[in-house]
This record gives sequence, structure tokens and C-alpha cells, in this order.
Amino acid sequence: MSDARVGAARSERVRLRVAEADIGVEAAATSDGAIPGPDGDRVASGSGLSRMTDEREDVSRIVLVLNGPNLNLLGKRQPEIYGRETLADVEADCRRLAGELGLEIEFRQSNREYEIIDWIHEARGRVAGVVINPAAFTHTSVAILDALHAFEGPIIEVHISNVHKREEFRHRSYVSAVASGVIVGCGTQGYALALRRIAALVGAEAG
Ligand code: DHK
Repeated sequence: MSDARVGAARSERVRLRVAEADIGVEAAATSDGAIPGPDGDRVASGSGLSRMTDEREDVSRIVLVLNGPNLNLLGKRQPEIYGRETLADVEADCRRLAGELGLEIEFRQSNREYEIIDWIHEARGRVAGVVINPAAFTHTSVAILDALHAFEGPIIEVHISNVHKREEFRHRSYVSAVASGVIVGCGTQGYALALRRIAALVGAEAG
């Protein structure tokens, strides 16, 4: 199937899903806005829906930033590895940058796998893209991988530390199999890089 037809099919799926959910938002489901990514997949097609819309079409501008277990202790836990910035600092940086990029951020952290899965489910048909640092679940969670497979938009995986320089069990990521891109070892700056990439993939970047 061509990129345009994949985009159209995906848009139709979103439209149906929204109609089912009856959330009272009108879909702008065209394949025209489809922007192919390097892997020809996981790219927003102008079909996402949101409370925050622009004047051209009802394109979602929401990016869900998900953080896995122990990241609530960021800044305190192993600062020699993860740095001294707290998760609140990261959130503030993300919100500042999102404003510049014309995006809206939903920023969440959980130590519970099921909660992360539920948030991914709720993102379907509503959120433009997902930035996820699954933390330790990266290396263990088929369930998070499966949930991400059910999400239509781009996904950028972030790791603050360079997991490839660390223990061997950290070299394997289940999530990478579904990610459009992976940012590793750039410290907390990785979140900003991920947001910029999502903005480019969903066509939200001003310039
Ligand atoms: C964070 C964690 O908590 C670890 O379990 C991962 C990741 C690496 C990070 O670098 O952000 O192995």
C-alpha cells in the first residue's frame, strides 16, 4: 500500500474511533497532510484530534510524555548517571519548548506498568505523538510494546543515560521495535530532542 493510502486508512480508523467515543470533536481526516518518516511509518497524517486545534484543520497538537519507574526520583537517584535535574525541571523544560513548537504537553510518570499502558490506550485517536522513557520497563515490558503498537502516531523513545555503556541487560529494548526514533545518552536534553523530532514528524514546527 502506498504511503498516502496507509495515511488515509489510518485517518479513517481514527475517524471511526472518534465517532465511537463520541467526544464531540470533528475529524479532519485527509491523507493530504501525511508526512512520510524515514521508515515510512508512525507519522501523523493530519488525522489526530484534540482540544487544542489550529485554524487549518483539527490536527492534534498534544504530545504525551511518559516516564517509567523510579524517574520520580530523578535528581536524587544515582545523579552521577542521571544528573541532578529533577523530573519537575524536565517537565518545565518540555512545557517551555512545547510552547515554542506549538505543541501541548501531557507529562506523566508512574511506577506502575498498567498505568502507563492505560495512558497509552487513552492516547489513541487523541494524541499526536508519544515521547516515552519507559525506564526499567524498557528492558522487560512486552505489554508496553503491545500497547504502543496500538497507537497510531510517532513514538520517540528516550533514555537519559547511555544504556549501551551500561550493564548488558540494559542493551535490549522492547520499545525500540515500535519507536520512530530512539535518543540515548543525551541526558535530560534527550526529552527536548524528542519533542523537536515529534514536532517535525507531525508537521507542527513553525520553522
Ligand atoms: C532509566 C532507568 O531507570 C533505567 O532502568 C534504564 C533509563 C535507563 C534512562 O537512562 O533514562 O535502564
